[in-house]
Amino acid sequence: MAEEVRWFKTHCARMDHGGCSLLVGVRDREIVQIKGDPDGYLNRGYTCYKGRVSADRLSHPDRLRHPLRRAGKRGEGKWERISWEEALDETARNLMRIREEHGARAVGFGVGMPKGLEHFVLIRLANLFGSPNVIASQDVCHAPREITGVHTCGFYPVADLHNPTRLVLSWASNLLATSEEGQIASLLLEQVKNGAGLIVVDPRRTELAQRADLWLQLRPGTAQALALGFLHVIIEEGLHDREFVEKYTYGFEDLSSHVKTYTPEAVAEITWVPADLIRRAARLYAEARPAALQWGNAIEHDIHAFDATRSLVCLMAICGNLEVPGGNINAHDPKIMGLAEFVRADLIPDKRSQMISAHHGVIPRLMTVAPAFFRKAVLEGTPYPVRGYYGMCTNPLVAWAESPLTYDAFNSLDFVAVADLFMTPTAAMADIVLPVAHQYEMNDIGHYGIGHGMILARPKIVDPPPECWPDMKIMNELGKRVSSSEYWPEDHEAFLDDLVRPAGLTYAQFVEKGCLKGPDRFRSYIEKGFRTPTGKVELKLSTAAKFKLKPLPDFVALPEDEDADFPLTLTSAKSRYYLLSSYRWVAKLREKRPHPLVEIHPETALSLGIRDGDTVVIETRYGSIQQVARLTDMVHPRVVSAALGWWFPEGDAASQFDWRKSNFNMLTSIGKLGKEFGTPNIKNIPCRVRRES
Ligand SMILES: Nc1nc2c(c(=O)[nH]1)N[C@H]1C(S)=C(S)[C@@H](COP(=O)(O)OP(=O)(O)OC[C@H]3O[C@@H](n4cnc5c(=O)[nH]c(N)nc54)[C@H](O)[C@@H]3O)O[C@H]1N2
Ligand SMILES: Nc1nc2c(c(=O)[nH]1)N[C@H]1C(S)=C(S)[C@@H](COP(=O)(O)OP(=O)(O)OC[C@H]3O[C@@H](n4cnc5c(=O)[nH]c(N)nc54)[C@H](O)[C@@H]3O)O[C@H]1N2
Ligand code: SF4
Ligand SMILES: [Mo]
Repeated sequence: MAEEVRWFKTHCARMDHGGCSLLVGVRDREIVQIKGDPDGYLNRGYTCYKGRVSADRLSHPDRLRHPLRRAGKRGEGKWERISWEEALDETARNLMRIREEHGARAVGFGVGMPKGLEHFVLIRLANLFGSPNVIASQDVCHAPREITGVHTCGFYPVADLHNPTRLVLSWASNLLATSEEGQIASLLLEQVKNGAGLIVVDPRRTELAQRADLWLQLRPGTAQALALGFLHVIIEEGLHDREFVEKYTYGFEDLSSHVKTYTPEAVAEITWVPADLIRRAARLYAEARPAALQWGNAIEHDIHAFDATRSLVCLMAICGNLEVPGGNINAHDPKIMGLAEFVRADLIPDKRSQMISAHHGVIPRLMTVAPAFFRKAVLEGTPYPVRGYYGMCTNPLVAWAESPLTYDAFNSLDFVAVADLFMTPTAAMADIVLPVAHQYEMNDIGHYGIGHGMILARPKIVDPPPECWPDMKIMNELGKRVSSSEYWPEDHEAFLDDLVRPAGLTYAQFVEKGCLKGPDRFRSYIEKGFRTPTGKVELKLSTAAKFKLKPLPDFVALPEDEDADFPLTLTSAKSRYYLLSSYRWVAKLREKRPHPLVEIHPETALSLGIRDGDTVVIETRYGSIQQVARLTDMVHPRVVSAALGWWFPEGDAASQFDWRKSNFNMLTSIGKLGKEFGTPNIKNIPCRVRRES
């Protein structure tokens, strides 16, 4: 007789930034159902489709189940099965050989979107190995918001969707599809249900835009111009919070005169948003106190990311929305082990000056290496040669701008090891491939170290396949081989206990609680000021000259020049069914989105002879790919929005699963980079589209 279903609590992970509290039903050691936990701190019972089918990641017949060693030439798709001893010894031997020949910094340690605690164990591994080079997608993901926030107001201002707000200004954020940053879609919907106003700034008429009081259909790549237009209206009309501005900001006079030229009329020309709509939106935002500015990823996707994020922090500040409930807050961590201690930053004191990025003069506090700089080091030896790579939780061949360069870089490295749960285009370029245990199969902690003011327990629910190891265990064993073993615990799960010990808990006790939240602290600036050099919000940066930064946010130009040969603007948004390049092999997700879809306005399509469902070629100056046309008036006639992250797991490893065919990053280039973060233009690119003949 079949066993009864037993229910366990955990938190969703590795499908987006995660955070929904889940009830997981298990029968005969298999997960049979997943539903939302009504007690969940972030989600109160909510889940999305991909969360509910997330256990299907574990059961695919082609999942990696054994360590593999490359058998043929690199990238030829030929493998032999090896033992864990062999895999770890061989990886260690190669990394140490490179360290001997070229120095520790010649090995890059790669991560992708932070998925769990292994992210920080990897930084620790790099530090203990002696390499300052952790390669991450921070150039296009969160560093611009976090670090600009810290430079401007001393912290990373996140929208407070837990306390009642009067208005949400959703700016380049698509929470209903992405639930990013622990800002679960349901939190936003709840605010709207309770009467909060909603303004959406997005080039696409998203589901959220359809619910908004005002929708500003922005021309892609002009966010900072629009924000400067808001500042103009608010300051000209005296709608700013005078008391706050006077007591707690630095450089208001300069900002005021600086934004004089950004009249709604001037800004309308740049942004395509009608001047009246700019006025109305700016007034609504300024008058609704508190208002939460939910800023999204798209403002970090071109070379002007610094200006865009700076202008938005200035907007929050002059309207008095910083550090107030229902505004944009400093999410304080609970009492847990600090990041520097966890990653043993003390062991690599000269990291900042030694890392590849130092050569490129990036903004202080950016402690990972942008993929563009990593590849320059590999391919050109600038500023010094890099010859080895250990990567996990990432798929650079598809995720990084200018994919062909990534291919060349991986091809030219002396040694590459990749840990993943599936053979990806990047794993197919490795010398050693390591199979991982995944969510539900290992004990983990979520949201550590990423400024959300909480950590979430993700206890193990079922056993992994016998030879699939958690990344943390892999690195713990590798760490013992490549660095002094005293820094590595006997059992990797000690990391989990170490982390929560300052809270007076063991990991098991933390799991009972499920969530640890930091203290709510609002308006602490009244007593302590802001943690900037002037002690105030720096509308004008006092450190600008010292750090070679722009003192005031500006709109200088579109990210790429207009180009008559490429008359449309290419943008993108994340898919609600996939996590960037991941999980195309999960059948229940793939059937929802079997093909990469490019959104084209019906009028534009008509003029180009394109029908819904046609295969089309999308071209930029840098490359061309194929996707399937989806005709929709949710995009502007002059804008097309293509799908991200595509490769075809059903294809052949010897051709890296057709990674060139539909992959957005074949269309992008690292020719131009933002100075502060090394950000390339991965959106807002001139393009053209035609029917595939
Ligand atoms: N053009 C363009 N490029 C972009 C973006 C864009 O919007 N446009 N977005 C950028 C952003 S914001 C980000 S964060 C990056 C994301 O870039 P990545 O993080 O590199 O991409 P993902 O697809 O999230 O994850 C990559 C791999 O992690 C594996 N994985 C999942 N869970 C685990 C695990 O537990 N262990 C291990 N070892 N592997 C695991 C998946 O199978 C997948 O192969 O891409 C960036 N690239
Ligand atoms: N389902 C799903 N969820 C995810 C992810 C995923 O891949 N899939 N990825 C995770 C990751 S790594 C991240 S960083 C977050 C990102 O989550 P979000 O911040 O929501 O980011 P995006 O979906 O990239 O873009 C958000 C919106 O910006 C709009 N946009 C495009 N170009 C521009 C522009 O030039 N200006 C403005 N103002 N808006 C523009 C797009 O139309 C889109 O609706 O999501 C996380 N959650
Ligand atoms: S919204 Fe994110 S965290 Fe919640 S169920 Fe979906 S994938 Fe999981
Ligand atoms: Mo991201």
